[in-house]
Amino acid sequence: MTTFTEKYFTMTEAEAVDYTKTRLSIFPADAELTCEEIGDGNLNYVFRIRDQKSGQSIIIKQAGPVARISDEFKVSPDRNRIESDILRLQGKLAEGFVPKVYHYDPIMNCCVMEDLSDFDILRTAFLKKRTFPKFADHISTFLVNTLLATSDLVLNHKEKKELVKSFINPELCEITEDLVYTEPFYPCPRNEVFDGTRAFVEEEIWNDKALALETAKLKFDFMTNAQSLLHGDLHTGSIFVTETETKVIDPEFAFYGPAGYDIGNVIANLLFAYVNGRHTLTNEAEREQFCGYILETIKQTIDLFKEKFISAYKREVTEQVASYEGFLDYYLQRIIEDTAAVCGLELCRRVIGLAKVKDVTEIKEPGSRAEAEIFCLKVGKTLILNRQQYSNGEDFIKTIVES
Ligand code: SR1
Ligand code: MG
Repeated sequence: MTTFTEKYFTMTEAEAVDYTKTRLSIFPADAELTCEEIGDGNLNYVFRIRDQKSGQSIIIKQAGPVARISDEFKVSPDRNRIESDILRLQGKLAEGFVPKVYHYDPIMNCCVMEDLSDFDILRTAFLKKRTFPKFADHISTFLVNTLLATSDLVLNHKEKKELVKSFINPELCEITEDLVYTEPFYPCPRNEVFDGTRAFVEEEIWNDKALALETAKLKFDFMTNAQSLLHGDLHTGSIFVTETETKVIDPEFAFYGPAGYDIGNVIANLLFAYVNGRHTLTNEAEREQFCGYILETIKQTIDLFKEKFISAYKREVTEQVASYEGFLDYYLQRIIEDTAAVCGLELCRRVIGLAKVKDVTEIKEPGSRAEAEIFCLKVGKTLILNRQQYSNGEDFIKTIVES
């Protein structure tokens, strides 16, 4: 029998079953365990262990020493500690919005958690044009609860600095600094530009010095503004949904950064669902219904975030100077500006850079795909350059429908 207490190695499916039998006391002794590796993300291995007798199942998520997407990315398996710790913390701050963590193993760099097999990944559900009327309400609560309560507005500043320390995540931050803030904005060899989009990218993105300067400012803000404990990679592939529930998974990119980073990622990924709907639904009524739902969800996510942030601020803030007249407006406006900018960066990087999204790559007709990509780039550029002009959901919608 394999031992799991001395040395780290990446597990096979059979070893994940052995691990469950010998290291966890979750299933009964006579359980008939089977395992399937179901990970489809860029970084980790995800094993679903099921007892065929009872139907009960768990997830073991193991961090490998390099990213699955490419072994160019050497990423410390310690990210699994970060993920387990933040899931536990978010479970307290936003109860019911993240999977339960049962166990963390610092030798095998794996985390054992609740299996959300009744849920669907939001990106996949959007590709099937399913809609989730409660999503904006749920995600805005998650965002307010996790971003406000971890900031200096609420936390004792020494406690907050301890959290900053324990969530220092240099390697995963470097991936974001490179893939989101740097590479898409110059002809980096790692970019993967679709043929039909290349001329637009060369002329309107790589040749625009004003845009480059703004991305540089934003990169420095990302690296230095330890405002809130972020999820750090809050795209629709990191969100599980049912008709009635929403759960946020995969917070391994967590670190202290600008609060608008998480919100901007949510909005950009809603926009990818929108462009997919625009370019793949041929029936006009269905297209208008789905795209209308996405636009309304974008608007509501921003406006509900603001509304809930304002009430929570009034209830929970402990920092004395935060009660000065005008400070709440100043603080919240900065978050919405950052949201606009990050939404713009995410729109550009998923089109130009290495890590793509299916919403765009699965638009099969090349002319439509180029059109969809150019739309993302135009909206993205506008949001980055004019970020100070955005203060509510309607401002975002205006840019989207006018682009
Ligand atoms: C090397 S990892 C590429 C991308 O996948 C993750 O989900 C993050 O979005 C990262 O930028
Ligand atoms: Mg991920």
